[in-house]
Amino acid sequence: MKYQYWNPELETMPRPELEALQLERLRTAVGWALRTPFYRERLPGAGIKSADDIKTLDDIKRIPFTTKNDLRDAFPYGLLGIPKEEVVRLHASSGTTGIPTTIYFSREDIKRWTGYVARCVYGTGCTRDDVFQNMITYGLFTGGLGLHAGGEEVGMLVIPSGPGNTARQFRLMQDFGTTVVHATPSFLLHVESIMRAEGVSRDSIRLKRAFAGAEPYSEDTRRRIEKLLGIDVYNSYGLSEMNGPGVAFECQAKDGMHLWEDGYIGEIVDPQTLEPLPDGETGELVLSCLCREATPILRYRTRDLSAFYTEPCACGRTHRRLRRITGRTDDMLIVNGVNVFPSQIEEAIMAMREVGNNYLIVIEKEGVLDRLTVKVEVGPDIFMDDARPLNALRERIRKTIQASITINPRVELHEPGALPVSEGKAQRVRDGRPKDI
Ligand code: DLL
Repeated sequence: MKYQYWNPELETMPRPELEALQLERLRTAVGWALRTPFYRERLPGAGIKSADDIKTLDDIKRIPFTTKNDLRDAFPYGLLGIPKEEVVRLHASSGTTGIPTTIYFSREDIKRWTGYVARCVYGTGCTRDDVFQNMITYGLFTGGLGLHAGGEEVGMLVIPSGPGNTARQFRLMQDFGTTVVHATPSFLLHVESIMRAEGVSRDSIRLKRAFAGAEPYSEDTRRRIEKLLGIDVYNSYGLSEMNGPGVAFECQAKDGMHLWEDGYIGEIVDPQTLEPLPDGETGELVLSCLCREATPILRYRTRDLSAFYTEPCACGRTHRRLRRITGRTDDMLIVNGVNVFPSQIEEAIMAMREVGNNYLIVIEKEGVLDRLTVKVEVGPDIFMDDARPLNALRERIRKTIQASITINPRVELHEPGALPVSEGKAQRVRDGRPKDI
């Protein structure tokens, strides 16, 4: 296969040069950080009073970690490092607690971010001949504007459709010959169901690729979307604290996501001890942003669980690849004392052909015990009024989940389309247990 690079020199830069560039940019980023009230208070205590105190890349370990709570405490301007007149945009996420975290961008920051997104998009094989329908949320969420700008940079025709209104989405695809879409994987699964329900024929659309991210999904879910829609699906990882999408992305080899190491420094640490882990071992991803002056963030604890690949990629890029994110340290559920990651359940069921495109995990209290119920939509060719095969299927799903998580779940089967679908990130877990005080 012939791989295409947006910026060949940077993408295939030999590691020693790449690391020298990282050191130079880390020093610049530390200088930016020292202009913010937050880091001006935090870095000197760690012996970092100026960029000159960073002499080697290893010195990054002297920088204290930054957490989501730090960002909340610094709201609204504690992490702003440039004069307000030079800020041209902000993005924000409200998270589950409702307290916002805000990221500011200068004009140069937007340009740099757009460059990384363009690199991702081009690396999947897109060119100016493509028509790109951006079906993800616009607004304060970074997914919409981030991919929009990167798509334009590559020269694609960008249709800012946003999510929802699936009937209109198909019309746009048909009218303009959309070849690429961007959405959450859960929304892509939903698109396929609607397509079937509305009788939109595959031949009437020219789709060949999708970028899917913003939430965890399994390899089986990727394959399912690829098969159902007859397209290539590329995993896209990012977070608003590191600009948004464009942090790590799959290339045409589709085997792990290249972290753009000239723009971000990635470390994998043990989430308990915070000690660094060697490449290949799974732990919490910690990221430093080297490409944003307005809100510099260093050693951010993402809570995302991943690992670096140890072998080089077939595409020839030298930037290390991250394994598919399997979940977050904070989305681990404890059910009757047993640790369960929602991704384990997804992996177990999405490999089953009879399972449809949506599921929901519900946890409730029953007396002193926790009760785990997995509600699963069945595939379109399963008859809901034929009790015997349904019972057998339910039992098979139950056993498969139990084998994976060791807990015996209750399994409910639902008709296709019966479970709620979100236009943005899917809400896969409903934990109805009273919260401990
Ligand atoms: O979700 C940015 C984004 C937009 C990424 C569009 C990809 C596509 P936040 O709302 O700040 O930003 O959420 C970031 O989402 O820490 C992960 O937990 C999760 N996440 C993002 N991409 C992936 C992925 C955007 N490909 C949080 N796989 C991150 C698994 C993902 N989880």
